Amino acid sequence: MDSPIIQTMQVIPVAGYDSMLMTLSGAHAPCFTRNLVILTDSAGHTGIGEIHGGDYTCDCLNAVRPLVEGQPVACYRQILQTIHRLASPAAGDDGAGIQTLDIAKLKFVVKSEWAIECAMLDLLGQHLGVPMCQLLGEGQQRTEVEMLGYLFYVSDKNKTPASAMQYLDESASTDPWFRLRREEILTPARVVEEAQALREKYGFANFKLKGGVLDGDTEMETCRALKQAFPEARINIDPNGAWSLDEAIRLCKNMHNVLTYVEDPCGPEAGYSSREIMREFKNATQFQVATNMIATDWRQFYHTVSLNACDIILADPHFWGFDGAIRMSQLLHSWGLSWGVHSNNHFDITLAAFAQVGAAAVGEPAPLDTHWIWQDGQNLLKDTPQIIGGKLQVPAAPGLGVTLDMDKVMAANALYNKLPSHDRDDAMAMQYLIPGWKYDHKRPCLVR
Ligand code: GKR
Ligand code: MG
Repeated sequence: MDSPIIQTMQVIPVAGYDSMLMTLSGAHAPCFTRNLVILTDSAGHTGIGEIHGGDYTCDCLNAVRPLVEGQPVACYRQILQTIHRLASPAAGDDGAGIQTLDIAKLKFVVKSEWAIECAMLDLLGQHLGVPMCQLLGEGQQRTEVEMLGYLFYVSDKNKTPASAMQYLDESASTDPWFRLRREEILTPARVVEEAQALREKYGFANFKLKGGVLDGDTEMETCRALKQAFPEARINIDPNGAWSLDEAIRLCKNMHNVLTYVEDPCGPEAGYSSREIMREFKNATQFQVATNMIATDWRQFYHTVSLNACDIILADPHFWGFDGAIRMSQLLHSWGLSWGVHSNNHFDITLAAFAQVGAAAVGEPAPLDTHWIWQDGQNLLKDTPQIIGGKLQVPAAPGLGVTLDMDKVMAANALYNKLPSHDRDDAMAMQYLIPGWKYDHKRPCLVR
């Protein structure tokens, strides 16, 4: 066989800095974590993948190393199949997924092996001399991928004690976006400033506002202010299911001139599943609906489609795999539905992966999510793909098309090793804003 053999698989957990971003689940902590997979093969190539952080995902990756090392790169599908066949149900996973944005369950929706898939496709692409997107679905569809400007409300980090919560201070940066992203942004006018800074730096034409933070009327006022400032932009709001059906209908029904679509407006209620409730929202408002919460695997997707509950499926490759995300784009395209990508905080390896799936997705993808703009400057690659004019440039080099900067990886690993906990906990910083704060999937985080 001509295929190179995978010689080593390294799993390196890493951490980076974040802003005090607000969502339904609370406030982002000063640091986020990720896991990197680094494969080397007998041809002298290095393949890389990035996935969500935390000990659970790290342990899952380390457990399958013997199934990966020593195998031919060309048999990557067989390697993944073996991993799936030998997997046993995770303790604590009740299968509920993230319908109520319970952050503790995100680790079960994310599948660690997709970081291995990414690294193996990187190696295979290098062996064959083609970019990864040529190996996916129907091959490369585009050379740049439309991204959206992912807007968040941000709380004042100075309301947390520096001894416990060391958020990054970028007040001395010469970059206006880098300065602004670490400041408090809690009003419609400040969110418009945020969008302006992002438009200037990355050229985004479209924006998504993370809702589920303030009361729904203020969040709608923010959307109206954004539309006024950017009349051509597609504006979308994502409260992660925080609103009741009645409230979602009341808030959205007169917003057709402002919002292009709504992402996960409501969740389960009164004995009805979120898929049933979202269908009723669509009936009542005629809005297109996107989701990364109610269709996170093929079984959930079946019920979502059967009910015609959503129009845009955000097929995060960390949930669905690379092959799976592209299979999803093919299905959606043939049914007249739309494909997009969801994100959590990530480094630029995931950004490069988004470039490859975005390049291979068929049809006209919805602009892709990325949190990377909140991390830009802490890159782990020597050649981070750029977002220019709102479009992520797809690397032309073989495989993932990028090169790791090992010094930066090891510095990010050192930061990880200093953290008291490796799991995401959005309640911790909230306690300083609202003493005794507890997560409630039906109440925006600052409404208590
Ligand atoms: O990372 O805080 C966050 C996001 O709010 C994330 O938890 C969501 O899953 O971005 C995501 C979304 O679109 O729902
Ligand atoms: Mg979402």
